[in-house]
Amino acid sequence: MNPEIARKLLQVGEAFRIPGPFFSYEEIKMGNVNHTYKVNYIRDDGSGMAQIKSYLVQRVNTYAFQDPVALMSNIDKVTEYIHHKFPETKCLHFHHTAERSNYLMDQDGFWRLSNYVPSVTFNSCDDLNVVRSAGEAFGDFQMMLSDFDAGALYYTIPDFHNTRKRYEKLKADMAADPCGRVAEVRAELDWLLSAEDEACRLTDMQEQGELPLRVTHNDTKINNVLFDEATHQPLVVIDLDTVMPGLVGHDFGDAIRFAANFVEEDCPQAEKAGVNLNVFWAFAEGFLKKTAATLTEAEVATLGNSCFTLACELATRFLDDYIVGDKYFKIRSPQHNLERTRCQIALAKDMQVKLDAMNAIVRDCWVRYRGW
Ligand code: GN1
Ligand code: MG
Repeated sequence: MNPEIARKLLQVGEAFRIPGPFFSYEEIKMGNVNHTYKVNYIRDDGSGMAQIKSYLVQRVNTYAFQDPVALMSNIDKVTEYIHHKFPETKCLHFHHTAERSNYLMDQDGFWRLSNYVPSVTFNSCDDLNVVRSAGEAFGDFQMMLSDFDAGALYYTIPDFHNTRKRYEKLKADMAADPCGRVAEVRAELDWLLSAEDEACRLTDMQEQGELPLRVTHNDTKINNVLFDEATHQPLVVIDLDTVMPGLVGHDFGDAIRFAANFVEEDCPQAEKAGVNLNVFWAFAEGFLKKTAATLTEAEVATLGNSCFTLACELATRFLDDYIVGDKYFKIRSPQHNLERTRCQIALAKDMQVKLDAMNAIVRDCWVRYRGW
């Protein structure tokens, strides 16, 4: 334990009125943007016996989320809405300070504290039952919010899934080349630029009003679903920082580019990346089982390409971050963002080869589940 971090976490716990004593913390290394800690307290269980009570503390990355107060109000609205409309659904609960605020802003950052749900998560997963359940969980999440007023939500990261704008930023930073890294990544840039129009088709359709805007999760990595440790049933969808108006393809595509890849998204051996069609099918089954009845034919027709879009979009984001000197994503080695880029590019190339199969699977699920 780092004593400075421990001291800070103790202080955060006090601000959120967590009764002590605090005795340890563990950093949870999963997210690429926020810092997350599991903090552990000892409590009397009511019969004089000691029991451990844990919470999650997060330091929100204010470089990524420039208005974290508005972000917390989005989360409040969404979780309150789900809690009232679907009381049986588990939601993360954020604690309040004495001033009734669900965050603490101080000289060390922007903090929030929620309940800790004992659970397991999966990064890559060959268990098709788990993948199908993750599809159902994200499908359910979108359906629960289908009547939620999208206008009530603040855009926590404007143009988050605007692939065109992601490309524009990449091109501008490539021209500026602030760290002198462009020469080294020429091949990656050339391929990504050659794929630009295909990758931006979803954004173009959105701009032309051809697809309905929904309230979407926008960060549907399957490790954002917590599963029961024993039964592997989904418990709760987490990470609501990017719940905003979006397209169904954003959620479907992001989930697939993460879960259906043969390897983890930052595998240094990019040549191993590619779409596992069994995993693709399992996720599509779960997701469409829940959403098919509300999806238009035009939306369904975008789902295969949306996976390619999201893989390219992430590749542009990782590469752009590498070019500007690793400012956004947490890195664990100097080439981490470049390895992530190469892995997403290899995945996107395999998606081009498998696009017809992916579209056929999606359409088959939609026809079976749409109910007409
Ligand atoms: C970030 O921090 P995390 O792991 O929840 C990013 C996602 C990316 C993902 C790639 C707000 O998510 O968009 O897909 O990394 N979140 C934000 O691993 O930028
Ligand atoms: Mg996230």
